Amino acid sequence: MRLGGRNLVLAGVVAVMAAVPMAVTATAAAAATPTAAFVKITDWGSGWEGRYTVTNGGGSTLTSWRVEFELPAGTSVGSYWDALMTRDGQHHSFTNRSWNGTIAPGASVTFGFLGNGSGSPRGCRLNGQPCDATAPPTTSPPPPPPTTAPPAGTPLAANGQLQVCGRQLCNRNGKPIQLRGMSTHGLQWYANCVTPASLDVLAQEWRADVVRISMYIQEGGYETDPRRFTDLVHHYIELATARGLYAIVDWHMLTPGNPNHNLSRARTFFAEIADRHRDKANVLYEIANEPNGVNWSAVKSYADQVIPVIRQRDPEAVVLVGTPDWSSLGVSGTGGGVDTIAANPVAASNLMYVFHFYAASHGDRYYDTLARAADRLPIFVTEFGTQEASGDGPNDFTMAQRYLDLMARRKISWVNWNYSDDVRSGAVFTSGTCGSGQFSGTGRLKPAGSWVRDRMRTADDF
Ligand code: IDC
Repeated sequence: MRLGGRNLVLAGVVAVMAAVPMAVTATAAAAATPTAAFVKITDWGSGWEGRYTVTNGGGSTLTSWRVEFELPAGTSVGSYWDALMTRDGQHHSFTNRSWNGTIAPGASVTFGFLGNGSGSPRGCRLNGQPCDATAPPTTSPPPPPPTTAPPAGTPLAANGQLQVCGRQLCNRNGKPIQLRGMSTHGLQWYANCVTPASLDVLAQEWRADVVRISMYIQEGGYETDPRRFTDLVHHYIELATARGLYAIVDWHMLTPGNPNHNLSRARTFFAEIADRHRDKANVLYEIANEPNGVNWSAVKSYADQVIPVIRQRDPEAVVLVGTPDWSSLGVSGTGGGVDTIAANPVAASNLMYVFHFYAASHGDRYYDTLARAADRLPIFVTEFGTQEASGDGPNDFTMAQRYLDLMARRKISWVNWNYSDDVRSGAVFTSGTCGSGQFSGTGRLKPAGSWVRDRMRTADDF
């Protein structure tokens, strides 16, 4: 009803606006057809998570936006995402990032932030005009529901909050399911391969269920700029959520191999991730990519100190724990294998142990370990390659298929390494693909990419 009335008014406004090059100008007060709407998504008393939705209700494309508001004294903004913030006292101003400044007519973008304190934004202005310029004075629309339903027909809509039942990954109804998907390469190198467009392709063409967000800690990763990498992960979780994909947050520790080296960083990082995303049903926490050079008791001690940080904030989410010797369940070394873990398991529910393999390097001994482990422990394969353990070299599709058949029979979820255009054979795209932005179809896939795409596209058994 209200929208109908608004559109009638706008019809005239748009006609007037046709001669104005920018959709919003300072002089065109009556033409402030774009709106910015605020909602508190969660509120825990001492703070809250807020979201603005900037909607272009006008007839021409917006090319930039700025949302400004006041916060009452005693309330402040903590972290924020998908916008850049400047502040002058209690006056806060958020402008678009490079990737979300353009809003087509009828489209909208969102940005968000954490508030400390109990106050709310007031005096909102969008590009200099009142944020709700065209709203009727008396009635205001009901706020959107706190959590938006996942897009229909997606893996997330079908399965909801995951849980571990027995040794299986199960959906909200307790049905064992298998997720299949792709891991990003390191975000410090290949963030340009993880974009709204590439994730659309992954979700719709590849029909993936899950994306693993691989955030290295060393090698130029998280430790160099915790704020930037944490924000990147927030951003990718939002992109995955909007597409109905599950998101594995991969704490990609590798060198040094003792996860305790990064313990306090991990606690800081996972506290913020779990705080922000605890109301989502699609986040899985992978707390240590590949422990190496340490035994199981060191890994378990780390898990014992990280998992409570997550559980205090997100009590239900599935947690994935890396295993000794590069998550080989101990096959690759002496860190202790299935028996050691089974004798001294992590005391937490909704927990799975991680196994990684590279088919051209890891033959029967690894295959048999996975097969036996599945009888004893809940297992999630968060990384595998069809090539050698270097992520490069020739593919062994025969061996890789044996693993896939085993994982299908046992409903073991898998994620392939990696969704990038790195030069190595294990990167699915040919060099230059990510820069070109042309992710669709099969023309730019390497052999490993075509192979895994075909195997991911087959129907899910949800
Ligand atoms: C490799 C990348 C390579 C990068 C290297 C850096 O393919 O481009 O230079 O990491 O450490 C793993 C690791 C994963 C590896 C991958 C392939 O989890 O980080 O990626 N691999 O070697 N375990 C076994 C193989």
